[in-house]
Amino acid sequence: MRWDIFCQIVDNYGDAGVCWRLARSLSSIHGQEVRIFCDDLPTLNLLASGVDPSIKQKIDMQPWEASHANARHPVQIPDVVIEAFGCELPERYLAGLFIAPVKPIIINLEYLSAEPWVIDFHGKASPQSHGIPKYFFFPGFQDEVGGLLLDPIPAEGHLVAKNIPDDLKATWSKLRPGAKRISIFCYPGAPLKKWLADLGRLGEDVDVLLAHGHAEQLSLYGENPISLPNNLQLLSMPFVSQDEYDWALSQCDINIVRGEDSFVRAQLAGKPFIWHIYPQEDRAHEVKLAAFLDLYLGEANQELRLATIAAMTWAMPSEWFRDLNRWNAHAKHWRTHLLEKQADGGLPARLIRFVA
Ligand code: TRH
Repeated sequence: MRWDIFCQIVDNYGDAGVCWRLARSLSSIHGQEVRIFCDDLPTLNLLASGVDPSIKQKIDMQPWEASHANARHPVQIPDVVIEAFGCELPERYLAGLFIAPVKPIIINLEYLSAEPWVIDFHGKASPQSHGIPKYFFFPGFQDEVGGLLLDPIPAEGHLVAKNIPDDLKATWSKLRPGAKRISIFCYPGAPLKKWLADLGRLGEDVDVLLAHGHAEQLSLYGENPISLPNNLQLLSMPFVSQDEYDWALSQCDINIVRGEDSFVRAQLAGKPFIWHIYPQEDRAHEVKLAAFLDLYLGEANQELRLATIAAMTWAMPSEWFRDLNRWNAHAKHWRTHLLEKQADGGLPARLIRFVA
């Protein structure tokens, strides 16, 4: 089938991250013909830059305006149109669909949530006055919803350790043997300074890998730089491609992640992680986090439950760090469980089946 994916970058990288991962899976694993229209092509290209050129070449990446039909360039009608995260389709594109003899199906690809209500809403039609069929598609963890984006499935940490991506070689050369590794990619509101100071007091050697821009967030190079004990080493990573970032997650002992794409990748890395969920004004994110933790900790004992909930809600490391080994075993188990639950191919495969 032919797919048009519309990606509007509201903020940050998640919209592009999800659209790119979906596009590559549809194309490289499922042999679909995929076009992406994006309002920020440089960001999309940056995320996609690490991928094998043979995968990238097959995906047609276009600026948003290229979707506009006109007399000389009528819209090439696809079989499926994806509105990622409910972005509105350009009117001049939609106008081209109205006059098409065979109408495509429009999918509103929703945000990922572990909340139980998504089961009732997944796959529901959203009747439109223009008559083109449109459906809500909810990614998720349960069998009854749209699944997760798994591609590419990372090998277990130790298997990929030797292939350090070029963009990370300089940072990796500074890592200390035997030191624990934590990667940090979070939103500005996180209590990072306090958190790192507490971590430092535990006396363990820890290398802290900061995602691009986080050093500035911590004012590392400003007038009042954070002062930390020598057992903590802070290292800044450059902004790397999505594949390289996935790799970095698989190489750390704990990852702090955010948004929804890095959140899923941290789980697939099979390592403990703190999900700094996207903060929403009405505090809806707290409900979402609790729903995820209900699933994630379903089989954990009480001690691990409490430690993980504490960590995920930004309790200081001194409150939960001693449970890291147990958490690590749980994270590996959760990875296996996720892969089993998504053995049908996860989101892209479920999407194709739904459309069919
Ligand atoms: O960047 P995010 O916070 O993105 C989003 C947006 O805020 C969006 O509006 C919101 O609705 C959504 O989250 C839930 O976090 P996320 O989703 O983890 O996306 C980050 C992407 O960037 C992910 O695909 C990994 C990628 N990335 C790289 O490719 N290289 C890097 O160096 C880093 C740090 C990330």
